[in-house]
Amino acid sequence: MSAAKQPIRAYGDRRDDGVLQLSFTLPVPLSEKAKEAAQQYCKALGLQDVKVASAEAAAGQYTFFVVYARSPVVLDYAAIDVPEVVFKKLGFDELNQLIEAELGRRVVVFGACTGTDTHTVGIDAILNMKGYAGDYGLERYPGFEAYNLGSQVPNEELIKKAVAKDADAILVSQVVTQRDVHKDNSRHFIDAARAAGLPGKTLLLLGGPRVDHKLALELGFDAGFGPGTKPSQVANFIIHALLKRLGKEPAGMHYEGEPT
Ligand code: B12
Repeated sequence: MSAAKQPIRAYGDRRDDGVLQLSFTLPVPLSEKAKEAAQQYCKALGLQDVKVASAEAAAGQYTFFVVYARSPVVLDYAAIDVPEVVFKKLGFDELNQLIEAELGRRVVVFGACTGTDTHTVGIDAILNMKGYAGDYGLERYPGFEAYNLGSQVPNEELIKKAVAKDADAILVSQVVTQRDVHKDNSRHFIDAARAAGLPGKTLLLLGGPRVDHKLALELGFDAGFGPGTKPSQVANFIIHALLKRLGKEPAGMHYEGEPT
C-alpha cells in the first residue's frame, strides 16, 4: 500500500499561498525596462503575481533583483526519497572513550581543499582545534590524528600522503562550483582513489556548500556533508562507519542511505 500523500506548497504570508522570494541578476543596466524584463522572466518561469521588491545596479552593466511571486507548484512530500546520514550522535568524551575501548588507537584522517579551489575555511572548520560554531574540530579529539593539507592540493598528493600514514578517512572539500568544477574534481579524486584501491578500505568524505549526501554517494564517496556541518557530526560518522566495517557498531546506532 502506498503512503498517504502529503501535498506541500511554499509558505509566504499564509500557509499554502505558494509565495516565494527569489533573487537573480540580469546582464542589463538598472532601468524601468530592466525591471519589466525581470517581471517577464519570472512569468516565463511559470510564476504569478510577480512583484519586483528590489532592483539594484551591480557592477554597472548588471542588475540584481529580489522578487516576490506566487508559484502554482504543489509537491507530494511523502513521495520524496533521499539518502541521509542518520545516527545517534555521541558527545565529545563519549566518542573518545568509544575509540579507546573499541579501536584502542588514534584514528588517522587527512583533509584538504583539492584541485584549484583555494577555500580553506570549510575544511579548517572541520579539522582545526577551534572547530566551528562552538563545536571542537577533529584535531581537538584525543582519539583522532588529523592532518590538514590546506588548499589547492592535487588529489593525487592528498591520496599519496594519506596512504603513507595508513589513513582511516580522507576528507575532500569543494567550495567553488562554477561550471560544476566541484563535480569534475571530485570524479577525478574518486578515479585516483580507485586506482590506489581505497574505496571499501579508506572512508572517503566530501564536503562543501553545494554538497549533499546524495551527490556524494552518486560521485562515489561514502558520505557527503553540506553547509552548517559541525565537526562532531563528521567525527561521529567516521567512528561509527569504521566500527560498522569491523562489526563493532554499538547497539542502537543506525544510518540510512549508506552504500552497502
Ligand atoms: C572567504 C571566501 C574566499 C576567500 C577564501 C579564503 C580561504 N582561505 O578560504 C578568497 C578571497 C581567497 C576567495 C577566493 C575566491 N572566491 Co570565494 N568566497 C569566500 C566566501 C566569502 C566565504 C566562504 C567561506 O569561508 N565559508 C564559510 C565556511 C565555514 O563554509 P563552507 O565552506 O560551506 O564549509 C562548511 C560546510 O560546507 C562543510 N564543509 C566544507 N568542506 C568540507 C569538507 C568535508 C570533508 C566536510 C565533512 C565538510 C565540509 O563544513 C563547513 C562547516 O560547516 C564565499 C561566499 C560565502 N558567503 O559563502 C565566497 C565564494 C565561495 N567565492 C567564490 C568565488 C567565485 C571565488 C573566486 C573564484 C573569486 C575570483 N574570481 O577570484 C576565488 C577562488 C579562487 C579559487 N581558485 O578557488 C564564490 C563561488 C561561486 C561558485 N558558484 O562557485 C562565492 C560563493 C562568492 C560568490 N557568491 O560569488 N574566496
